[in-house]
This record gives sequence, structure tokens and C-alpha cells, in this order.
Amino acid sequence: MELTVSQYSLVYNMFSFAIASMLAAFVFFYTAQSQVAPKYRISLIVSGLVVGIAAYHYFRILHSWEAMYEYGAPFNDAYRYVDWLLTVPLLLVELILVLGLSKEKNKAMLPNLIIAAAAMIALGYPGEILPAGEKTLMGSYGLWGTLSTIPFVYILYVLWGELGKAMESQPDNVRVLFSNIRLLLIGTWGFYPIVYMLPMFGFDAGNSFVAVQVGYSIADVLAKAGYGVMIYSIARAKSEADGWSVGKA
Ligand SMILES: *C/C=C(C)/C=C/C=C(C)/C=C/C1=C(C)CCCC1(C)C
Repeated sequence: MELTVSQYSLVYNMFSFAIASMLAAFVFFYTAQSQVAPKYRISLIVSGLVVGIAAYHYFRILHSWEAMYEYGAPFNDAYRYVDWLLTVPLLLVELILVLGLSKEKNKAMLPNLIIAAAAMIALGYPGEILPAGEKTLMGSYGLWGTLSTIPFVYILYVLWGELGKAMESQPDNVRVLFSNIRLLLIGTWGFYPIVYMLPMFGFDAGNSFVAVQVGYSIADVLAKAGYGVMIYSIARAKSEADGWSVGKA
């Protein structure tokens, strides 16, 4: 695969932007903890873990990108998939914790969601690493993509239902935030399978590779840093609704 200098730089700059966003979000989530009631702090800690893990992997991804261009080493997609394997379950934990459901409810939902998330990512990987020429709908590429979509739909279905139920009992301002995070989650997570499919649309190998890397990077910044900021807003609004305010212990 041949890349032009501008294709190379575009991807390079996207990776660099992702690192900067993840690091900034990391600092924010840790320093913002004092702004929410103690019981919601764990959600911010988990948000911080997610962007910290992602920042590390984007360093590795950027390095792999340089090595690919300079020495012809193969680009390592595993960094991205290992990152998802760790961060996607944590994103689900963040959300479930901030919903403030009962312990029994959490116990009943979380293990299934985490297993589904792991299955979704593990099933997507063999398709992702196929050579450009083999990325066709009717081959194993389409098959892995389809299999991975089954747990994906399950996750969205469960979250949609639970978020909807949790929304009903919330004060108005919190309800708006819940409805926004639901849209952000579906919008950003739904972006990944679309990016995955890009190589099928007949772009040449270089263009589709660049599009996939840029697409995943944008989605990651929104789904991890942007989403964490929304979790923070919910935690803050719920703290206030519980009668807690900054300055009170
Ligand atoms: C921070 C990373 C996140 C939120 C990653 C989410 C990834 C997905 C929702 C991936 C889904 C996929 C499919 C539904 C089918 C094709 C293969 C995947 C893995 C791209």
C-alpha cells in the first residue's frame, strides 16, 4: 500500500490530536471529582481510567504508524482492539454507575453487557486485519462484521431500555442529560461499524485505510472524552438533585 505524504500526515495528526484530547480529559476527570457527590466519584475515576488507557494506546498506535511508513513494518491494529477490549466494558460500567440503579439490577445487567462487549470486539478483529483486497461483504470480512453486530445490537437494546426506564424517575434537568447521553452513545458507537465497512465501498487501499484510521480516531475522542464529560454533567446534576453542593463534605 502506497501512501502520499498528505495521507500520512493527516493520519499522523489525527493520532496526535487523539492523544492530546485523551490526556486533557484525563486531567479534567481527576480534578473534577471534588465537584460531584462522593457516590458519583467512582464514575469519574472510571472515565479517567478509560482516557488514560486510550492515551497510552494512541502513543503505541502513533509509533506503529511511524514505523510502518519509515521501515515498512506492518501497522498493528491490535493496539486499537486491545484498547477497546479494556475501555468498552469500562464505558459501560461508567454509565451503569451514574444511573444509580439498585445493586441487584447492576449485578443482573453488567456481566451480560461486559461479555457482549468483549464478544463484539473479539469477533470484529479477524475481519479488521484482513488484507485490503479481501474486505468484501460476501467473504469472511462480511461474516465477522455480521457476527460482531449481534452482541452490538444486544448492548444497544439493553441500554436503550434501561436508560429509558431510569429516565422516568429523574428530575427534568437530569432527564434531558440522560436523553443526550443516550443519543451520544448510539451516535458514536454506531459510527464504528460504519467505519469498519468503509473498505467495502471500493476506495483504493490507501484511501480506505486512511478513512478508517481517521474515522476511528474521531469516534474514540467522542465516545471516550466527550462521553466522559457528559457522565460528569449527569453526576453533577444528580449530586445537586440529591441536595449535595460543592463545599459540603
Ligand atoms: C472507545 C471505543 C469504543 C466505544 C468502541 C466501540 C466499538 C464498537 C461499537 C465496534 C463495533 C463493531 C461492529 C458492531 C461490527 C464491526 C466490527 C466492530 C468491532 C467495528
